[in-house]
Amino acid sequence: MEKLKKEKYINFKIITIFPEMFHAIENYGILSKAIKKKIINLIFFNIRNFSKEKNKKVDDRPYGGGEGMIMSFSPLKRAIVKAKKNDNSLVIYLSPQGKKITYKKLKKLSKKKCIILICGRYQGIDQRIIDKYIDEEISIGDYILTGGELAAMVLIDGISRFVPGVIKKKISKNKDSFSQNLLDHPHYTRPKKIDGMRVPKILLSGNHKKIKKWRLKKSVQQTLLKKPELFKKNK
Ligand code: 4GY
Repeated sequence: MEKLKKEKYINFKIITIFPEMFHAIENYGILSKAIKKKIINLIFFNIRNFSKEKNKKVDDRPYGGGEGMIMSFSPLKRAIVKAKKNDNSLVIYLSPQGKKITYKKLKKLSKKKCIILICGRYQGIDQRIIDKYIDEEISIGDYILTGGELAAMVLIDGISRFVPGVIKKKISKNKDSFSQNLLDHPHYTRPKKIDGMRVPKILLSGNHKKIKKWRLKKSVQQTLLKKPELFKKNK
């Protein structure tokens, strides 16, 4: 039987001064496979290539004074305008000021065709870029990194899991514990006994109905114990 599989794909256009950092996701594991299969597409715009100043300067001192440097408006603007060309894409800026990313939001973003990710460095970017070009400001958590690249990779990884063809359907659909607002149950593999510790008997029983029930019970227990707030969350 001919399989008429029309696979979805997603383009991530990444605006950064450190495109090489993304080798971490391009060259390893499931994401690298998805990129080879062209389900996930990473396209880089090195901000330095959009600087018209000598020595490819992309930053400047803050008005009002203070420590550190700010990413200048012009090179960033040119990079964004170039990235937006031919594509109706969502422009995201990764920053601690953004709305914190959730399971639900990642899933929603996975339906987009093209996402532009702006990676800031130094003390941040000129506010006028945010005011004029950014559709959404997203945070991966309440802490400050040295740049937006790692946050962008977290986002790419988290979104990609929801793109059909990236991970096995059974894993993504049924077993994704967060889709039910539950934590995962414990896992075991061979050997049956190690350093005096045994695998729970039920998992060796072959009784799949009972195993399913046990896993659900463990999931509920783990959630109550470690993250009771998940029960109150709406998907
Ligand atoms: N947290 N969530 C985050 C971050 C680094 C200075 C602006 C975060 O998303 N991004 O900490 N980013 C900063 C570094 C410029 C981005």
